[in-house]
Amino acid sequence: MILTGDQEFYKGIGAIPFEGKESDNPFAFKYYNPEQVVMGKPMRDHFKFAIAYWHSFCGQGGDPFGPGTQQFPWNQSNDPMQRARDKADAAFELITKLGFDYFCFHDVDLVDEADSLAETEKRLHQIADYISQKKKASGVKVLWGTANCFSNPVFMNGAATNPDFNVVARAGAQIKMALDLTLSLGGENYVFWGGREGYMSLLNTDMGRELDHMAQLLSMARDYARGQGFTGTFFIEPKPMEPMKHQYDFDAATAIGFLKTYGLEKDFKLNIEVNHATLAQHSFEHELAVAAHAGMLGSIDANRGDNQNGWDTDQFPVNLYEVTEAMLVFLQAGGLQGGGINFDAKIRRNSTDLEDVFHAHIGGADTFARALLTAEKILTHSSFSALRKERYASFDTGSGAAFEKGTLSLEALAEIAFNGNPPKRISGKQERFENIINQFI
Ligand code: XLS
Ligand code: NI
Ligand code: NI
Repeated sequence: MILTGDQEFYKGIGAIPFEGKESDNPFAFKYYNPEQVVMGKPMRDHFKFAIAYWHSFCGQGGDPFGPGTQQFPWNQSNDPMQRARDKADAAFELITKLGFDYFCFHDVDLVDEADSLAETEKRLHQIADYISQKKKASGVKVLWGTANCFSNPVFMNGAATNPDFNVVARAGAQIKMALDLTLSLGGENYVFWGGREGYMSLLNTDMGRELDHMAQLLSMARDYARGQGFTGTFFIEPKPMEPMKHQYDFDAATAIGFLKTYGLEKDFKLNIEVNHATLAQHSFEHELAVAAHAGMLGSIDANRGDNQNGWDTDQFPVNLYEVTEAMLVFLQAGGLQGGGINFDAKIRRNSTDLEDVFHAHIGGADTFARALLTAEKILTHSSFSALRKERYASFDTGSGAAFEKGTLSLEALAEIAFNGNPPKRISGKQERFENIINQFI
């Protein structure tokens, strides 16, 4: 069901149907068929596609060289509350026309911050009431909420890791409000992206103390939210740099180590972002595999980077080969724990028609859907799984199995090498694996 406000913003565009790959209707899905069952689950439930409030309705395309280029019709009123309601109308119109079930937000995406915390909190309550009604009317849900503790200049030295306790308190207040907001909107998860939790220079930074502080605030946030009845999952979103030179949640492995060091691993999982993975010199599928191995593959932010540029360009996914490799990890891990696929992506600065955001999301959803279908076929109709299993067959029986079980001593292990024949040369067969992906795309 399409939900518009008093005015329709995306005029001339209706509900986006699934029409299949033969369709040349630019306003139709070619591969994303929400009800189609893939490995026992409808695509809709595999993905839980979510729209990022900040990119689609707030960001106007400003960059370091010039101001925004978008002229959003929901951004016209002089009254911040009216602007916020218009923005919510646009958001629910886009989400329901795309037929998605979820959105994600930062506190300050929903309504502009006021001069005082008290006034901001009042505004947040008001807009939450308005959005709650729209949620009820449409069935749209919140995948996750978060606090923007990085844009306001007060956070220039960090939020939870700020060397000034007063700023840490300010961050705590904002996180408390964002948790309240997420709870009141029935949010299924809550995200911490450590935007300025890191350093610009180690010379002026006590890293150990800052890490302790970050863990302290995360623990307090967890305890508060659990006390308020929040049963969802907390996610850490790793990113190696930008805006800081170095960010503490550098990559999946670093974040997992941090969570385990501070005893947070039961309540927290990871939100893996494609572009953050590549910024850390990893592939998307690497980060997914690391998270999955730790039982912490929680959610995905589906924005790719640019192969020639080194920053977080937040582009919509289009790379089938890359996403297919990711979907192989995804399916083998049994999907996401609590989260979904959030399009943390923005249209380019010179994409200035209101309809462009439809093309972007249609393309992104189709890329994931086509990759999921390809990965399903690879797992069920190719030699992929058998070939992988075969590589490790020497651990399935005899001494190999004893090694895995931990019943072999180092002396016994050495004896096997001394008494046996030298190891054979066994090909890794990478090219054959690579060809399987191409064959099934
Ligand atoms: C920035 C992050 C951010 C988080 C939410 O690079 O991706 O958008 O997802 O704060
Ligand atoms: Ni993100
Ligand atoms: Ni990002």
